Amino acid sequence: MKHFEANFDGLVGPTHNYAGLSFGNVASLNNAALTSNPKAAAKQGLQKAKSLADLGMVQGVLAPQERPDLYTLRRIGFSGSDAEVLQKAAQQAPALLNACCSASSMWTANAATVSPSADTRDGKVHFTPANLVDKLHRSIEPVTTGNILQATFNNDRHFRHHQHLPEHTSFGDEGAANHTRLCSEYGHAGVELFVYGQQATNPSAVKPTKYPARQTLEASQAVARLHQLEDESCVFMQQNPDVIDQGVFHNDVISVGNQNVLFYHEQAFLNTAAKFDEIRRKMNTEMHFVKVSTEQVSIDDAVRSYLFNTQIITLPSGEMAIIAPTNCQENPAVFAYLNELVTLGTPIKQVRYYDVKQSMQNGGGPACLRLRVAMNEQEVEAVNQNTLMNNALFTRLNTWVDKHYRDQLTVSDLADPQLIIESRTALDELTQILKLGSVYQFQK
Ligand code: SUG
Repeated sequence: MKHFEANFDGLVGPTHNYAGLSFGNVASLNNAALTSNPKAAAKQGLQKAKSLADLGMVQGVLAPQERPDLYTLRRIGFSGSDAEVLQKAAQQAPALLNACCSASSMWTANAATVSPSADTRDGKVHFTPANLVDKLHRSIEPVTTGNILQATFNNDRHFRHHQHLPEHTSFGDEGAANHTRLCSEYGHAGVELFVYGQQATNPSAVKPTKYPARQTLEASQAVARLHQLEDESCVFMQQNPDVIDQGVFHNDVISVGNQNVLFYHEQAFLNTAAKFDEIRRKMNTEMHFVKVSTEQVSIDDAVRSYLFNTQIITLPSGEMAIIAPTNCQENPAVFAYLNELVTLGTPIKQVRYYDVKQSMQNGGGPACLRLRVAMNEQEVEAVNQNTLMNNALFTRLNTWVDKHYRDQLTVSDLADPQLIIESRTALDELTQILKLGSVYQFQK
């Protein structure tokens, strides 16, 4: 049977904006209050997704969330008509309104952690939506994320959906951004590498001092239990707190894996040598640890360019390619490094650059925009086929974006009552295009 690693990219929602909501995410803070272009953002994302489909990859899309989130605004006491709720929130608590308007669900690397059937005891693909408790604007995503995942992977025989972890900082969970699956072939049992930022139940354990460590060891362990993974196929590794304090807010900003390749910065982890030995022992195949030194690329350049927020994909030819943001081309040290990398004799043979600047300005690179789901042929067939990228869906979604999205949005536009009408109209039509059923509260 054939096996694939599919990428499910988050569609950028109609309220994509720059509100500086993510403390610890340097791009988000630096670009706060910039004017965004939701239409361009959505089209950049679609173009990347379509390009991967054209390369022969299995590529899907995940629907965005409904924003502004009027349900949360009502839950915290703003009342009246939709327009009144928005207006009162804008006047009395603008920061809370901004949090309820973010299009952050586009970064589907944070939608969930996924374990393929080859790794799980019951032979199903397991999904646990991330609770994202560290950031208010993201903590309102998991319930709808769960609805969207269930409508996309809607077959009980093959897919198992869990509830998100308890909503407490002890279980801070950021999903696949802190999880990498290593394997020889996608269909063979692999090693799931969980990278955490801190231990919640051990206050004396080392952790960052300036910026938050969003992922806890306790959350990673809970996901491994839920997903029925064997101890022998899990490795729990701590992210270096010093790099979190330099803006590496997720592990996928400092390392990325694919099959038996782990591409990482030398400062990415704690206890690197011992943990790599554990990975080597638990893998039943040769590992390629591709290390980038500080001399080659500084942490600052890695954070600015998102060298490690690239996707490493295995092309149908068997060759590996890196999918990088154009920001990597614009950074001289990183561009020189990537040009050299493809000549080094590692499995990575090509680099392809895509412009995802609208997302990058909020700290979301190519890898943030996708959720990986390794599947066999039968499982791919069991996916909601209307969510899979092809020429027809690409054209349809571009037309849909052209019809409903604005080409300029500022934070002061977020209280515009027309925006909620535009957003709901767009999402209602999208659920018909993707045949998702009623995944949004306004449809229930
Ligand atoms: O959670 N940015 C996102 C970026 C997520 C990137 N994802 C991965 N690395 N996998 C975050 O910090 C910024 C929103 C704003 O400021 O308006 C934001 O949420």
